[in-house]
Amino acid sequence: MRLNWSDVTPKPLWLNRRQLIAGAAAFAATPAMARIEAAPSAYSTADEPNSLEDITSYNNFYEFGTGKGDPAANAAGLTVDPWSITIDGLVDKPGTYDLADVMTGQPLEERIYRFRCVEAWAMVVPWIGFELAGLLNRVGVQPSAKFVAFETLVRPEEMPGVASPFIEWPYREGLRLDEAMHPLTILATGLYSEAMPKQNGAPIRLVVPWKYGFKSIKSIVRISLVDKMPKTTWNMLQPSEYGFYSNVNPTVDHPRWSQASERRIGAGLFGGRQDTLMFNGYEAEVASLYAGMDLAENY
Ligand SMILES: Nc1nc2c(c(=O)[nH]1)N[C@H]1C(S)=C(S)[C@@H](COP(=O)(O)O)O[C@H]1N2
Ligand SMILES: [Mo]
Repeated sequence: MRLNWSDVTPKPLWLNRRQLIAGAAAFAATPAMARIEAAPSAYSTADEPNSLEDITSYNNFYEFGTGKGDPAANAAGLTVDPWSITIDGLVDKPGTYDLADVMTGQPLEERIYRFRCVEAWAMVVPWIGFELAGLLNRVGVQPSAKFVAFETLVRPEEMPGVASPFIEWPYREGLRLDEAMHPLTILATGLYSEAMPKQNGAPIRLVVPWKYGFKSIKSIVRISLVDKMPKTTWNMLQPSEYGFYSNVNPTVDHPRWSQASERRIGAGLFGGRQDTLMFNGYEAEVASLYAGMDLAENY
């Protein structure tokens, strides 16, 4: 089944960073392309973003190998066009949708988010994306849905890392429905002025800035609305170390290392270590989601 948005418009463009900074409300590129409304987001942090070089050369994307340089070295051959996403489970309009249809009508914004890996390194990334809630509302979430499950592409001929049985592919992640609907949760399709670099999860990946990096699943091909907490890759591998929630929390250590501080990539040998903030600095926005929950228990 194909998606039939009532207000079909041409394929949205990647935002142009310079035009954003100039404060342009809308712009046109080629005649075949759309005119889109765009603005930098109020949700952005004022922190200085990492360089494009940092963001695209120090990655975790195990489908391309487990080394931090492997995704940059091995992801170039990933075919990202055409791309479709299956949206299924407890939704009114299940289907397999072209990426262009998924994006149509979703307001793209540039959002500069802090990004914190469970391994205690961190970056600040100027993502371009749209709220996941916008897409979920479009397909109609049924009242019985409680969680959202995500899966990454598995394409062995383009992903050398999936030959390793260490992970039970596909890479999968999940959010509680209220986390998925939170305005900070975005589907990102680019960063800086570029379409999403392949090593960062082209053509579309999740970004959940108050959670450890592994929740932000890359190269998504399936989004399922479900009524039970879904299985997630790192929890399946090592449940004592990686919980379902995985909120950034300096007071709850990983069993093998402290989570109280982090090293900012690119900040230099001596300047880079800083205290980690509760919910990665987004406490005011998201703490209410966990009211009454023991976060040491629900790590
Ligand atoms: N499909 C998939 N998504 C993934 C991963 C992965 O190995 N495979 N690694 C995760 C981890 S551990 C982190 S820290 C972030 C890294 O995102 P970045 O490379 O864009 O900084 O991606 C997350 N998403
Ligand atoms: Mo990570």
